[in-house]
Amino acid sequence: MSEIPEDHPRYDSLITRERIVEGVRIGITSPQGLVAQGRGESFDYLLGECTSESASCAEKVAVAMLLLARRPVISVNGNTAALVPDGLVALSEVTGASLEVNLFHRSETRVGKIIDHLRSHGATDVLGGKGDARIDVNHDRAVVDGAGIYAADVVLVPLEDGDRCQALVHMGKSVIAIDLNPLSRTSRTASVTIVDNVTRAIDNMVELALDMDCTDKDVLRESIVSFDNEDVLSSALELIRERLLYISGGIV
Ligand code: PTJ
Repeated sequence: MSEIPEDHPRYDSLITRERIVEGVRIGITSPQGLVAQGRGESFDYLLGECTSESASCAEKVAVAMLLLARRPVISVNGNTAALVPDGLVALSEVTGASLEVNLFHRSETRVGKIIDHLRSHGATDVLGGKGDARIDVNHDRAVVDGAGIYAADVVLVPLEDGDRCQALVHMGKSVIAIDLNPLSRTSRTASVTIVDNVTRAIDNMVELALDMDCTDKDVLRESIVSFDNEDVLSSALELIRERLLYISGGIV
């Protein structure tokens, strides 16, 4: 990785880029993952590069869903494996959710490398290698494990594509998306959308899960029932509008 001075004003953003580039170098991230990261970065810039109040609220509800789920699964792709391997393993441990590798640009080699990568970060059991079931989409993300995403009641899908999000919702699953683009099909289709950088969201969710583990189950259920995903997306768009107005001195 390139040397990034810690006092560089854009240190966090540059380190994130380095991690993605390193992911491509070691064969866990697809080259297309670089483009996806660039799109995410631009939205993060517009959102102020911090967790908003509404994202924080969505993270809380998402954790409640994972804690109450019978068969929760965290779907892992090449970008999240490169950016937040420790966080994914920790979130799986504190919520009891399984980790499953599921790729848009699928190759058996990359699935195997990501499973090994997660194991090297402490994961004991990682699904995704069997690929013995299919969901109703017309590309490689259809391939899932029968005992994992296929049978799950709640699926966390960081950096998802809209098709699969829609297919999972049609199967009756609750889908939690992490996506910095509040306009994406994924964001608009998911049951709960966390408009935050996966690098912040996963860490926040680990902290929340540790705090909420002893919370009364009825209280957790109530937080889910009163959640409105439309509100979260509107808040994110409003935040972008306010920041554009502020930055442009009210000209926009
Ligand atoms: O590893 P694979 O083969 O499964 O491929 C993974 C990618 C991400 C390349 C693939 O799923 C893809 O092409 O995704 P999209 O359609 O580009 O969608 C990615 C979404 O995630 C976009 O809406 C981005 O704004 C958003 N995004 C990118 N980086 C981040 C992010 N959201 C949160 N945190 C990020 N760091």
